Amino acid sequence: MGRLIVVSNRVATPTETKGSAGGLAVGVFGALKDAGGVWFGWSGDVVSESVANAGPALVEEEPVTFATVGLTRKDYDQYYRGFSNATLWPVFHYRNDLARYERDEYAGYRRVNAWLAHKLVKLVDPEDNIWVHDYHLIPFAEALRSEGVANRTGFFLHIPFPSPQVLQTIPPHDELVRSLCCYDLLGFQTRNDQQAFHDYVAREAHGKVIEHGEKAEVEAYGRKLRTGVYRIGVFPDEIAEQAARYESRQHVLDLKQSLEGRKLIMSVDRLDYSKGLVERFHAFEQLLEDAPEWRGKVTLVQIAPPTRSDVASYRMIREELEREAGRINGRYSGLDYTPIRYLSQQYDRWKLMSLFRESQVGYVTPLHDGMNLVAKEYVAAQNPADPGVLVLSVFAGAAAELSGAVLVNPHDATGMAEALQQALSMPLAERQSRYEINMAALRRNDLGVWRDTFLSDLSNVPRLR
Ligand code: GDG
Repeated sequence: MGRLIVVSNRVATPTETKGSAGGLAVGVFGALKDAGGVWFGWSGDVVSESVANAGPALVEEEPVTFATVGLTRKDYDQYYRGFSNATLWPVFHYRNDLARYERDEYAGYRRVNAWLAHKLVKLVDPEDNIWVHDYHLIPFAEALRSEGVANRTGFFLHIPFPSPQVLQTIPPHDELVRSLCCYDLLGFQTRNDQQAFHDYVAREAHGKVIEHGEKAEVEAYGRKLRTGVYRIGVFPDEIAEQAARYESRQHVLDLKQSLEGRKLIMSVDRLDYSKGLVERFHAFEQLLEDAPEWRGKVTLVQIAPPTRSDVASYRMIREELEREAGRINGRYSGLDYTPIRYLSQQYDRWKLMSLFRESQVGYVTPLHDGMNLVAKEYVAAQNPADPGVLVLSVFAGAAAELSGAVLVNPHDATGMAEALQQALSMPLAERQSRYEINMAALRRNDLGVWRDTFLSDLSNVPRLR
């Protein structure tokens, strides 16, 4: 049997795969350890052209090789900051208003994909299976094919796939879908995403789609491929165990003391406009407005480490959030009460899990989200004897699985305020039964199931030659 080659924009460091960075890195590394192989991608460094061309740098952790390359400033600007994060990310999250399209950036995106593929070729053996991750690497398989690589190659899209009309706002939409069809297997987070891809293939590319439940065979642009739905998960029992282990640490005791008996609503997100942070703050304000009995009785802790801060739309969302937190706090604070504690910094993963366990409500309300692992982590971290309630946006992929959550529309501030009240006052028996429903869903479909199903489907794809 061949090895596994994982390709992703960023490669976890060997230390991160040992647990500190959390779920995904650990899950993917597990598959690499089982099969042996290579994890290939960008190191995260911006370097000179000669250093970039000298790569990849190899770090061996038997049986896995970490292979990373640096990017030049121009590549970083066009491929990463430009087309990936200022075109694809906003459009795939239905934020065409925040997207821009620059031909040069798109050309850079394709050029970097081709260059990365060229760098990988030397590390690939003929029997290896290749698993490529996410929107940065849509043209990667096409580039590999033109280097003569015929290995089975699968792609998993971590973010939503937009409906054809929205995708068509990106001028080279047809080329992008054509590139996707160079993979042998395409994995989506939800049925909706898979369906949107099929719609494009059938209606715009005049291809053929034959569905068998959540799997499908697709014929388009002269190629045959398969698609499937693979819902990414977490390892719930490991999170539960860690959250319990950390629950009596100093940071939790300090928080508890500072709350002085108030109820706690917890939110954790990368600082990103897709996560609905401003709408969430407004709905919390609405709660304080509509239900004065909660003033002084409930605190929202929002942890939002900044990301992609050199992309203009990310600077804007940060400023808006700071302004809104300040305004709402100005309106409802007392000498000993601050309704919103907004922490724009990164926290240790296990600290987060223990804070989830300490809270009465998990408030996860993205405007669009491929899956949303925070929602799953929140559930897994709860104390079964006294669980908190998950308030979850219907636009998170996780909403299709977590039927024990209180579901909300993040565009409806009044509805969200009502959902918060319902969650804050929910009796223990109902909280427990909702928790059990959600936990059963997490265990049925954990991170291992996601990974193993994708890889088993990939290895069943007929080889090109
Ligand atoms: C993409 C898709 C899809 C957050 N703040 C801190 C921290 N985190 C961790 C969370 C969670 C992860 O980051 C975020 O994962 P999400 O799934 O919520 O969101 P994205 O980053 O947008 O991920 C998403 C995912 O890919 C996987 O396929 O679910 O839809 O957008 O694990 O806990 N971790 C630490 N400190 C923080 O301050 N340590």
